Amino acid sequence: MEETLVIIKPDGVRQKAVGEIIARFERRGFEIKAMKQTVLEEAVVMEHYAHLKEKPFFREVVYFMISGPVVCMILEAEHGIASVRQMVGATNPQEALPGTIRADYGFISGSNVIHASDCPEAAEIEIKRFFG
Ligand code: IDP
Repeated sequence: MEETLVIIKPDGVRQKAVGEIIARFERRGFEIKAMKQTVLEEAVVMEHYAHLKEKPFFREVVYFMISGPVVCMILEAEHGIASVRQMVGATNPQEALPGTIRADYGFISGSNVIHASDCPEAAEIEIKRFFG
């Protein structure tokens, strides 16, 4: 069993897609180990996206992530990390495969509905970052 960290971003919450997104994970057999709605602190988002610090869109991403409430979840399933990433789809919703969450609810890279940990090391760090 593998735990992973998922964040439904402010655009996902604003378009009232939270229930539908959670339903997808439940239908796929994921267990919700923890879940909360919160407005993220800027410092936490800057740490979370530190790998993008040099990118021209870094400030935009940070402000987007604190622009409204998000829903953070710890999901668990066998091969949970890869499985969630597959359901989430490519970073750019225009390139995400049909049927993925980003293809169905996203618009552009800066507004792509959902975050999911991309490897076990990231999942461990991110679960601690968002749930202590
Ligand atoms: P990921 O979220 O698919 O793992 P990362 O490369 O880690 O992709 O990027 C983190 C987040 O930064 C993306 O989910 C997206 O919101 C934002 N982002 C990535 N590339 C761009 C871009 O080219 N323009 C605007 N925002 C971007």
